Amino acid sequence: MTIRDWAEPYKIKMVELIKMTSREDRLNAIREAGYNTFLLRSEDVYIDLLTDSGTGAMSDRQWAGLMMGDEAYAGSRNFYDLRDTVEEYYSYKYTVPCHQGRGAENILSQCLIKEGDFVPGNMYFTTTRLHQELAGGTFIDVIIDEAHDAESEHPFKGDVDISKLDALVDEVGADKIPYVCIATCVNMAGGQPISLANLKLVRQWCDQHDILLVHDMTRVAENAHFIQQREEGYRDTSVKDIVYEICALTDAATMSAKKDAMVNIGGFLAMNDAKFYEQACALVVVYEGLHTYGGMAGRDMQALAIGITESVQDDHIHARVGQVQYLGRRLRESGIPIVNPIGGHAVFLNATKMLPHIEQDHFPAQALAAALYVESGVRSMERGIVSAGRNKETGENYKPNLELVRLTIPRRVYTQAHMDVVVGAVQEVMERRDEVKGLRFTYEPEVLRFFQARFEQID
Ligand code: PM9
Repeated sequence: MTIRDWAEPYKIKMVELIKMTSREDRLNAIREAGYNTFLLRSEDVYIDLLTDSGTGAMSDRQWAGLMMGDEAYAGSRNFYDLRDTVEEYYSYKYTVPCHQGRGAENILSQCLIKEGDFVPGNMYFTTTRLHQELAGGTFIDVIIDEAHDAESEHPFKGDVDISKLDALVDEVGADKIPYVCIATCVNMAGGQPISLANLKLVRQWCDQHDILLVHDMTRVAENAHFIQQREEGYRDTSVKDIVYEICALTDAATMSAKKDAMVNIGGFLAMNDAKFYEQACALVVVYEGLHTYGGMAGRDMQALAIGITESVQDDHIHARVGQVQYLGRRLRESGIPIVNPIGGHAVFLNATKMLPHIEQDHFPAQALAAALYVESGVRSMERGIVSAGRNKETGENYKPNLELVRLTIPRRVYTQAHMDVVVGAVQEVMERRDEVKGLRFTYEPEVLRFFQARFEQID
Protein backbone atom coordinates (compact mmCIF):
# COMPACT_ATOMS: atom_id res chain seq x y z
CA MET A 1 0.00 0.00 0.00
CA THR A 2 1.46 3.39 -0.92
CA ILE A 3 1.13 6.47 1.22
CA ARG A 4 -1.38 8.07 -1.17
CA ASP A 5 -3.45 4.94 -1.01
CA TRP A 6 -4.76 5.77 2.42
CA ALA A 7 -4.66 9.58 2.31
CA GLU A 8 -7.33 11.14 4.47
CA PRO A 9 -10.70 11.97 2.84
CA TYR A 10 -11.01 15.21 4.86
CA LYS A 11 -9.17 18.43 5.59
CA ILE A 12 -8.47 20.03 8.95
CA LYS A 13 -10.61 22.99 10.01
CA MET A 14 -9.62 23.46 13.65
CA VAL A 15 -6.65 22.34 15.72
CA GLU A 16 -5.92 21.74 19.41
CA LEU A 17 -2.46 22.79 20.56
CA ILE A 18 -0.39 20.23 22.45
CA LYS A 19 2.50 20.73 24.81
CA MET A 20 6.04 19.38 24.51
CA THR A 21 7.57 18.29 27.81
CA SER A 22 11.09 17.48 28.99
CA ARG A 23 12.29 14.02 30.03
CA GLU A 24 12.54 15.24 33.61
CA ASP A 25 8.92 16.51 33.57
CA ARG A 26 7.81 13.13 32.29
CA LEU A 27 9.82 11.19 34.87
CA ASN A 28 8.14 13.19 37.62
CA ALA A 29 4.72 12.77 36.01
CA ILE A 30 4.97 8.98 35.67
CA ARG A 31 6.22 8.59 39.25
CA GLU A 32 3.30 10.67 40.47
CA ALA A 33 0.99 8.52 38.36
CA GLY A 34 2.29 5.33 40.01
CA TYR A 35 3.62 4.09 36.64
CA ASN A 36 0.06 3.85 35.34
CA THR A 37 -0.56 5.78 32.11
CA PHE A 38 -4.28 6.06 33.01
CA LEU A 39 -3.27 8.26 35.94
CA LEU A 40 -1.30 10.79 33.89
CA ARG A 41 -2.80 14.20 33.24
CA SER A 42 -3.53 14.53 29.53
CA GLU A 43 -1.79 17.93 29.45
CA ASP A 44 1.46 16.08 30.24
CA VAL A 45 1.04 13.90 27.15
CA TYR A 46 2.41 14.73 23.69
CA ILE A 47 0.82 12.06 21.46
CA ASP A 48 -2.06 10.33 23.20
CA LEU A 49 -2.48 6.74 22.03
CA LEU A 50 -4.09 5.54 25.26
CA THR A 51 -7.35 4.73 23.54
CA ASP A 52 -9.51 5.29 20.48
CA SER A 53 -12.51 5.63 22.79
CA GLY A 54 -14.21 9.01 22.70
CA THR A 55 -11.02 10.58 21.37
CA GLY A 56 -11.94 10.89 17.69
CA ALA A 57 -12.46 14.19 15.86
CA MET A 58 -16.08 14.87 14.99
CA SER A 59 -16.87 16.21 11.51
CA ASP A 60 -18.40 19.62 10.83
CA ARG A 61 -21.68 17.80 10.17
CA GLN A 62 -21.57 16.12 13.56
CA TRP A 63 -20.88 19.47 15.21
CA ALA A 64 -23.81 20.93 13.28
CA GLY A 65 -25.86 18.01 14.62
CA LEU A 66 -25.11 19.16 18.15
CA MET A 67 -26.95 22.39 17.37
CA MET A 68 -30.01 20.35 16.41
CA GLY A 69 -30.30 18.85 19.89
CA ASP A 70 -33.86 18.41 21.11
CA GLU A 71 -33.38 18.26 24.86
CA ALA A 72 -36.95 17.30 25.70
CA TYR A 73 -37.03 14.84 28.59
CA ALA A 74 -39.21 12.44 26.63
CA GLY A 75 -39.55 11.64 22.94
CA SER A 76 -36.66 13.76 21.63
CA ARG A 77 -36.61 13.83 17.83
CA ASN A 78 -32.89 12.95 18.02
CA PHE A 79 -33.84 9.61 19.58
CA TYR A 80 -36.05 8.77 16.61
CA ASP A 81 -33.29 9.80 14.20
CA LEU A 82 -30.84 7.58 16.07
CA ARG A 83 -33.26 4.66 16.22
CA ASP A 84 -34.00 4.89 12.48
CA THR A 85 -30.27 5.16 11.65
CA VAL A 86 -29.47 2.10 13.77
CA GLU A 87 -32.18 0.14 11.95
CA GLU A 88 -31.10 1.37 8.50
CA TYR A 89 -27.35 0.76 8.95
CA TYR A 90 -27.23 -2.00 11.55
CA SER A 91 -30.56 -3.80 11.04
CA TYR A 92 -31.64 -3.83 14.70
CA LYS A 93 -35.28 -2.88 15.21
CA TYR A 94 -35.17 -1.51 18.76
CA THR A 95 -32.58 0.86 20.26
CA VAL A 96 -32.01 1.67 23.92
CA PRO A 97 -29.57 4.62 24.23
CA CYS A 98 -26.97 4.28 27.01
CA HIS A 99 -24.26 6.59 28.30
CA GLN A 100 -21.55 4.32 26.80
CA GLY A 101 -20.79 0.68 26.03
CA ARG A 102 -20.61 -0.58 29.60
CA GLY A 103 -24.03 0.92 30.36
CA ALA A 104 -25.41 -1.28 27.57
CA GLU A 105 -23.43 -4.28 28.88
CA ASN A 106 -24.95 -3.82 32.32
CA ILE A 107 -28.53 -3.82 31.00
CA LEU A 108 -27.84 -6.73 28.63
CA SER A 109 -26.23 -8.84 31.37
CA GLN A 110 -28.97 -8.11 33.88
CA CYS A 111 -31.69 -8.93 31.36
CA LEU A 112 -30.27 -12.21 30.07
CA ILE A 113 -27.85 -13.80 32.58
CA LYS A 114 -28.94 -15.85 35.61
CA GLU A 115 -26.73 -16.98 38.51
CA GLY A 116 -24.67 -20.00 37.37
CA ASP A 117 -24.91 -19.26 33.63
CA PHE A 118 -22.00 -19.41 31.18
CA VAL A 119 -21.37 -16.85 28.45
CA PRO A 120 -19.06 -17.94 25.63
CA GLY A 121 -17.29 -15.23 23.66
CA ASN A 122 -14.45 -14.65 21.22
CA MET A 123 -11.99 -13.50 23.90
CA TYR A 124 -12.85 -11.49 26.97
CA PHE A 125 -13.17 -7.76 27.15
CA THR A 126 -12.59 -6.15 30.56
CA THR A 127 -15.92 -4.37 31.15
CA THR A 128 -17.95 -6.98 29.27
CA ARG A 129 -16.66 -9.86 31.41
CA LEU A 130 -17.10 -7.90 34.61
CA HIS A 131 -20.78 -7.21 33.86
CA GLN A 132 -21.29 -10.88 33.02
CA GLU A 133 -19.73 -11.83 36.36
CA LEU A 134 -21.68 -9.23 38.34
CA ALA A 135 -24.87 -10.74 36.89
CA GLY A 136 -23.82 -14.21 38.13
CA GLY A 137 -22.32 -15.56 34.91
CA THR A 138 -18.95 -17.00 33.95
CA PHE A 139 -17.18 -16.01 30.76
CA ILE A 140 -15.85 -18.85 28.59
CA ASP A 141 -13.28 -18.13 25.89
CA VAL A 142 -14.18 -19.85 22.59
CA ILE A 143 -11.91 -17.95 20.21
CA ILE A 144 -9.57 -19.96 17.94
CA ASP A 145 -6.18 -20.78 19.49
CA GLU A 146 -4.35 -18.65 16.90
CA ALA A 147 -5.81 -15.53 18.56
CA HIS A 148 -3.63 -16.16 21.61
CA ASP A 149 -0.49 -16.35 19.51
CA ALA A 150 1.01 -12.94 18.71
CA GLU A 151 2.99 -14.43 15.82
CA SER A 152 0.18 -16.24 14.00
CA GLU A 153 -0.68 -14.62 10.66
CA HIS A 154 -4.24 -16.03 10.60
CA PRO A 155 -6.32 -13.44 8.69
CA PHE A 156 -9.36 -13.86 10.95
CA LYS A 157 -8.06 -14.31 14.47
CA GLY A 158 -11.47 -13.23 15.79
CA ASP A 159 -13.06 -16.48 14.56
CA VAL A 160 -14.81 -18.81 16.97
CA ASP A 161 -13.71 -22.42 17.42
CA ILE A 162 -17.06 -24.20 17.09
CA SER A 163 -15.64 -27.29 18.81
CA LYS A 164 -15.13 -25.17 21.95
CA LEU A 165 -18.84 -24.21 21.82
CA ASP A 166 -19.76 -27.91 21.42
CA ALA A 167 -17.58 -28.82 24.40
CA LEU A 168 -19.28 -26.19 26.55
CA VAL A 169 -22.78 -27.42 25.68
CA ASP A 170 -21.70 -31.00 26.43
CA GLU A 171 -20.37 -29.90 29.79
CA VAL A 172 -23.05 -27.52 31.09
CA GLY A 173 -26.08 -27.94 28.77
CA ALA A 174 -27.62 -25.37 26.42
CA ASP A 175 -30.05 -24.08 29.05
CA LYS A 176 -27.09 -22.66 31.03
CA ILE A 177 -25.96 -20.58 28.04
CA PRO A 178 -28.18 -17.50 27.65
CA TYR A 179 -26.28 -16.19 24.65
CA VAL A 180 -23.04 -16.31 22.70
CA CYS A 181 -21.24 -12.95 22.66
CA ILE A 182 -19.30 -12.16 19.50
CA ALA A 183 -17.12 -9.08 19.22
CA THR A 184 -16.22 -7.71 15.82
CA CYS A 185 -12.54 -6.69 15.50
CA VAL A 186 -11.60 -8.33 18.78
CA ASN A 187 -9.90 -5.71 20.92
CA MET A 188 -7.86 -7.86 23.31
CA ALA A 189 -6.63 -10.11 20.47
CA GLY A 190 -5.05 -7.09 18.79
CA GLY A 191 -8.01 -5.63 16.86
CA GLN A 192 -8.50 -8.86 14.90
CA PRO A 193 -11.57 -9.50 12.71
CA ILE A 194 -14.05 -12.37 12.59
CA SER A 195 -14.94 -13.66 9.11
CA LEU A 196 -18.48 -13.74 7.78
CA ALA A 197 -18.07 -17.43 7.00
CA ASN A 198 -17.33 -18.12 10.67
CA LEU A 199 -20.10 -15.83 11.91
CA LYS A 200 -22.57 -17.76 9.74
CA LEU A 201 -21.43 -21.00 11.40
CA VAL A 202 -21.91 -19.46 14.84
CA ARG A 203 -25.41 -18.34 13.77
CA GLN A 204 -26.25 -21.90 12.69
CA TRP A 205 -24.88 -23.28 15.95
CA CYS A 206 -26.99 -20.84 17.98
CA ASP A 207 -30.11 -21.75 15.98
CA GLN A 208 -29.46 -25.46 16.52
CA HIS A 209 -29.24 -24.96 20.27
CA ASP A 210 -31.85 -22.22 20.53
CA ILE A 211 -29.32 -19.77 22.01
CA LEU A 212 -29.22 -16.03 21.29
CA LEU A 213 -26.32 -14.43 19.42
CA VAL A 214 -25.25 -11.05 20.80
CA HIS A 215 -22.83 -8.77 19.00
CA ASP A 216 -20.32 -6.40 20.60
CA MET A 217 -20.37 -4.09 17.58
CA THR A 218 -17.99 -1.47 18.94
CA ARG A 219 -15.63 -1.77 15.94
CA VAL A 220 -17.87 -3.41 13.34
CA ALA A 221 -16.92 -1.07 10.48
CA GLU A 222 -13.22 -1.88 10.89
CA ASN A 223 -14.10 -5.59 10.88
CA ALA A 224 -16.12 -5.07 7.68
CA HIS A 225 -13.10 -3.43 6.04
CA PHE A 226 -10.97 -6.52 6.74
CA ILE A 227 -13.71 -8.77 5.34
CA GLN A 228 -13.75 -6.66 2.17
CA GLN A 229 -9.96 -6.89 1.87
CA ARG A 230 -9.45 -10.53 2.89
CA GLU A 231 -12.57 -12.69 2.57
CA GLU A 232 -13.36 -14.33 -0.71
CA GLY A 233 -16.36 -12.88 -2.49
CA TYR A 234 -16.50 -9.50 -0.71
CA ARG A 235 -13.96 -7.45 -2.68
CA ASP A 236 -16.71 -5.55 -4.50
CA THR A 237 -19.13 -5.26 -1.61
CA SER A 238 -19.23 -1.91 0.21
CA VAL A 239 -18.27 -1.67 3.88
CA LYS A 240 -21.79 -0.36 4.52
CA ASP A 241 -23.35 -3.53 3.09
CA ILE A 242 -20.93 -5.81 4.92
CA VAL A 243 -21.68 -4.04 8.21
CA TYR A 244 -25.38 -4.61 7.62
CA GLU A 245 -24.83 -8.27 6.78
CA ILE A 246 -22.81 -8.85 9.96
CA CYS A 247 -25.42 -7.21 12.16
CA ALA A 248 -28.32 -8.99 10.48
CA LEU A 249 -26.78 -12.34 11.47
CA THR A 250 -27.10 -11.47 15.16
CA ASP A 251 -30.06 -10.99 17.53
CA ALA A 252 -28.88 -8.06 19.61
CA ALA A 253 -25.90 -5.76 20.08
CA THR A 254 -24.05 -3.58 22.54
CA MET A 255 -22.30 -0.56 21.13
CA SER A 256 -19.70 1.76 22.55
CA ALA A 257 -20.32 4.54 20.04
CA LYS A 258 -17.14 6.30 21.19
CA LYS A 259 -15.11 4.21 18.74
CA ASP A 260 -16.41 3.44 15.22
CA ALA A 261 -19.15 6.06 15.38
CA MET A 262 -16.80 8.88 16.40
CA VAL A 263 -18.64 10.57 19.23
CA ASN A 264 -17.01 11.64 22.47
CA ILE A 265 -19.63 9.89 24.58
CA GLY A 266 -22.53 7.52 23.94
CA GLY A 267 -23.63 4.01 23.18
CA PHE A 268 -26.67 1.78 22.95
CA LEU A 269 -28.16 -1.64 23.36
CA ALA A 270 -30.11 -2.78 20.29
CA MET A 271 -32.22 -5.86 19.57
CA ASN A 272 -34.94 -7.34 17.41
CA ASP A 273 -37.09 -8.99 20.06
CA ALA A 274 -39.97 -6.90 21.45
CA LYS A 275 -40.03 -8.66 24.81
CA PHE A 276 -36.30 -8.17 25.36
CA TYR A 277 -36.74 -4.50 24.42
CA GLU A 278 -39.50 -4.13 27.01
CA GLN A 279 -37.26 -5.70 29.66
CA ALA A 280 -34.32 -3.44 28.71
CA CYS A 281 -36.56 -0.34 28.83
CA ALA A 282 -37.59 -1.29 32.36
CA LEU A 283 -33.95 -1.40 33.45
CA VAL A 284 -32.60 1.56 31.49
CA VAL A 285 -34.81 3.92 33.47
CA VAL A 286 -33.13 2.66 36.67
CA TYR A 287 -29.49 2.89 35.57
CA GLU A 288 -29.29 5.35 32.68
CA GLY A 289 -32.31 7.54 31.99
CA LEU A 290 -35.68 7.46 30.22
CA HIS A 291 -35.75 4.95 27.35
CA THR A 292 -35.72 7.72 24.73
CA TYR A 293 -32.42 9.20 25.91
CA GLY A 294 -30.78 6.58 28.14
CA GLY A 295 -27.58 8.24 29.25
CA MET A 296 -27.31 10.68 26.35
CA ALA A 297 -28.19 14.31 25.67
CA GLY A 298 -30.37 14.87 22.59
CA ARG A 299 -27.50 16.63 20.83
CA ASP A 300 -25.18 13.70 21.43
CA MET A 301 -27.72 11.28 19.93
CA GLN A 302 -27.82 13.50 16.82
CA ALA A 303 -24.01 13.58 16.51
CA LEU A 304 -24.05 9.79 16.90
CA ALA A 305 -26.67 9.26 14.18
CA ILE A 306 -24.50 11.30 11.81
CA GLY A 307 -21.30 9.56 12.97
CA ILE A 308 -22.82 6.17 12.10
CA THR A 309 -23.42 7.26 8.51
CA GLU A 310 -19.82 8.54 8.22
CA SER A 311 -18.26 5.48 9.85
CA VAL A 312 -19.30 3.06 7.11
CA GLN A 313 -18.02 5.10 4.16
CA ASP A 314 -15.36 3.12 2.27
CA ASP A 315 -13.04 6.15 1.95
CA HIS A 316 -13.19 6.87 5.64
CA ILE A 317 -12.50 3.35 6.84
CA HIS A 318 -9.79 2.81 4.24
CA ALA A 319 -7.90 5.86 5.54
CA ARG A 320 -8.56 5.01 9.18
CA VAL A 321 -7.28 1.44 8.99
CA GLY A 322 -4.61 2.56 6.48
CA GLN A 323 -3.04 4.85 9.07
CA VAL A 324 -2.92 2.02 11.64
CA GLN A 325 -1.35 -0.29 9.04
CA TYR A 326 1.24 2.38 8.17
CA LEU A 327 2.34 2.66 11.79
CA GLY A 328 2.43 -1.12 12.21
CA ARG A 329 4.40 -1.72 9.04
CA ARG A 330 6.99 0.91 9.93
CA LEU A 331 7.45 -0.57 13.40
CA ARG A 332 7.76 -4.07 11.97
CA GLU A 333 10.29 -2.91 9.39
CA SER A 334 12.44 -1.46 12.16
CA GLY A 335 12.53 -4.77 13.98
CA ILE A 336 9.95 -4.08 16.71
CA PRO A 337 7.97 -7.20 17.70
CA ILE A 338 4.24 -6.53 17.23
CA VAL A 339 1.06 -8.59 17.03
CA ASN A 340 0.43 -9.85 13.52
CA PRO A 341 -1.57 -9.24 11.44
CA ILE A 342 -1.73 -5.52 12.27
CA GLY A 343 -5.14 -4.71 13.77
CA GLY A 344 -7.84 -2.24 12.85
CA HIS A 345 -7.66 0.31 15.66
CA ALA A 346 -4.21 -0.13 17.17
CA VAL A 347 -0.76 -1.57 16.88
CA PHE A 348 0.10 -3.90 19.76
CA LEU A 349 3.72 -4.14 20.92
CA ASN A 350 4.75 -7.58 22.12
CA ALA A 351 6.15 -6.75 25.57
CA THR A 352 7.17 -10.36 26.25
CA LYS A 353 9.58 -10.13 23.34
CA MET A 354 10.66 -6.54 23.86
CA LEU A 355 11.45 -7.00 27.56
CA PRO A 356 12.45 -10.66 27.96
CA HIS A 357 14.31 -9.84 31.20
CA ILE A 358 11.04 -8.96 33.01
CA GLU A 359 8.89 -11.91 34.09
CA GLN A 360 5.12 -11.62 33.63
CA ASP A 361 4.48 -11.27 37.39
CA HIS A 362 6.48 -8.04 37.25
CA PHE A 363 4.21 -6.55 34.58
CA PRO A 364 6.42 -6.08 31.50
CA ALA A 365 3.71 -4.39 29.43
CA GLN A 366 2.91 -1.94 32.22
CA ALA A 367 6.62 -1.15 32.54
CA LEU A 368 6.98 -0.76 28.77
CA ALA A 369 4.06 1.69 28.55
CA ALA A 370 5.62 3.77 31.34
CA ALA A 371 9.07 3.70 29.66
CA LEU A 372 7.63 4.77 26.30
CA TYR A 373 5.95 7.72 27.97
CA VAL A 374 9.16 8.80 29.72
CA GLU A 375 11.16 8.46 26.50
CA SER A 376 8.83 10.44 24.28
CA GLY A 377 5.60 11.71 25.82
CA VAL A 378 3.67 9.08 23.83
CA ARG A 379 0.93 7.57 26.00
CA SER A 380 -0.10 3.95 25.42
CA MET A 381 -2.00 1.31 27.40
CA GLU A 382 -1.10 -2.00 29.04
CA ARG A 383 -3.06 -4.97 27.67
CA GLY A 384 -1.63 -7.94 29.52
CA ILE A 385 -1.66 -9.45 32.97
CA VAL A 386 -2.76 -6.22 34.71
CA SER A 387 -5.78 -5.83 32.42
CA ALA A 388 -6.62 -9.53 32.67
CA GLY A 389 -7.19 -9.26 36.45
CA ARG A 390 -7.87 -12.15 38.80
CA ASN A 391 -10.06 -15.22 38.54
CA LYS A 392 -13.23 -14.45 40.54
CA GLU A 393 -13.27 -17.96 42.15
CA THR A 394 -9.58 -18.59 42.93
CA GLY A 395 -8.28 -15.03 43.27
CA GLU A 396 -5.28 -16.03 41.14
CA ASN A 397 -3.97 -13.69 38.44
CA TYR A 398 -5.08 -14.65 34.95
CA LYS A 399 -1.90 -15.08 32.92
CA PRO A 400 -2.74 -14.20 29.33
CA ASN A 401 -0.43 -15.38 26.55
CA LEU A 402 -0.62 -11.90 25.13
CA GLU A 403 1.40 -9.41 27.17
CA LEU A 404 0.95 -6.29 25.09
CA VAL A 405 1.19 -2.54 24.93
CA ARG A 406 -1.48 -0.95 22.78
CA LEU A 407 -0.74 2.05 20.59
CA THR A 408 -4.32 3.03 19.85
CA ILE A 409 -4.97 5.50 17.08
CA PRO A 410 -7.81 8.00 17.63
CA ARG A 411 -9.91 8.54 14.49
CA ARG A 412 -9.15 11.58 12.31
CA VAL A 413 -6.83 13.12 14.94
CA TYR A 414 -3.12 12.54 14.27
CA THR A 415 -0.99 12.93 11.14
CA GLN A 416 1.53 10.74 9.41
CA ALA A 417 4.33 12.82 10.99
CA HIS A 418 2.92 11.91 14.42
CA MET A 419 3.06 8.24 13.44
CA ASP A 420 6.71 8.68 12.45
CA VAL A 421 7.47 10.22 15.85
CA VAL A 422 5.88 7.19 17.52
CA VAL A 423 8.07 4.82 15.49
CA GLY A 424 11.19 6.75 16.57
CA ALA A 425 10.07 6.70 20.20
CA VAL A 426 9.50 2.93 20.26
CA GLN A 427 12.89 2.40 18.59
CA GLU A 428 14.58 4.45 21.31
CA VAL A 429 12.94 2.39 24.06
CA MET A 430 13.99 -0.76 22.22
CA GLU A 431 17.60 0.44 22.18
CA ARG A 432 17.55 1.11 25.94
CA ARG A 433 15.33 -1.79 26.89
CA ASP A 434 17.81 -3.30 29.35
CA GLU A 435 17.29 -0.24 31.55
CA VAL A 436 13.53 -0.87 31.89
CA LYS A 437 12.66 -2.32 35.31
CA GLY A 438 9.80 -4.54 36.43
CA LEU A 439 7.02 -3.24 38.68
CA ARG A 440 4.99 -4.31 41.71
CA PHE A 441 1.63 -3.09 42.98
CA THR A 442 1.46 -0.44 45.68
CA TYR A 443 -2.34 -0.28 45.23
CA GLU A 444 -4.50 -2.91 43.52
CA PRO A 445 -8.20 -2.13 43.01
CA GLU A 446 -10.56 -5.10 43.30
CA VAL A 447 -12.11 -4.81 39.84
CA LEU A 448 -10.94 -3.34 36.53
CA ARG A 449 -7.64 -2.82 38.29
CA PHE A 450 -5.78 -1.49 35.25
CA PHE A 451 -7.64 1.82 35.41
CA GLN A 452 -6.48 2.94 38.85
CA ALA A 453 -3.72 0.60 40.03
CA ARG A 454 -0.45 2.11 41.25
CA PHE A 455 3.00 0.55 41.03
CA GLU A 456 6.61 1.04 42.06
CA GLN A 457 9.77 -0.05 40.30
CA ILE A 458 11.59 -3.17 41.46
CA ASP A 459 15.30 -2.36 41.80
N1 PM9 B 1 -12.97 0.00 25.13
C1 PM9 B 1 -10.76 0.82 24.92
O1 PM9 B 1 -9.92 1.68 25.18
C2 PM9 B 1 -12.30 1.95 26.55
C3 PM9 B 1 -12.26 1.55 27.95
S1 PM9 B 1 -11.48 0.09 28.46
C4 PM9 B 1 -9.88 0.45 28.53
O2 PM9 B 1 -10.55 -0.10 24.12
C5 PM9 B 1 -15.29 -3.18 23.60
C6 PM9 B 1 -14.81 -4.11 22.55
C7 PM9 B 1 -14.53 -2.08 23.97
C8 PM9 B 1 -15.00 -1.22 25.01
C9 PM9 B 1 -14.23 -0.14 25.48
C10 PM9 B 1 -16.26 -1.52 25.60
C11 PM9 B 1 -16.82 -0.66 26.67
C12 PM9 B 1 -16.97 -2.62 25.18
N2 PM9 B 1 -16.47 -3.42 24.20
O3 PM9 B 1 -15.81 2.26 27.21
O4 PM9 B 1 -17.98 1.67 28.21
O5 PM9 B 1 -13.38 -1.86 23.36
O6 PM9 B 1 -17.92 2.86 26.05
O7 PM9 B 1 -17.25 0.54 26.14
C13 PM9 B 1 -12.07 0.89 25.54
P1 PM9 B 1 -17.23 1.91 26.96
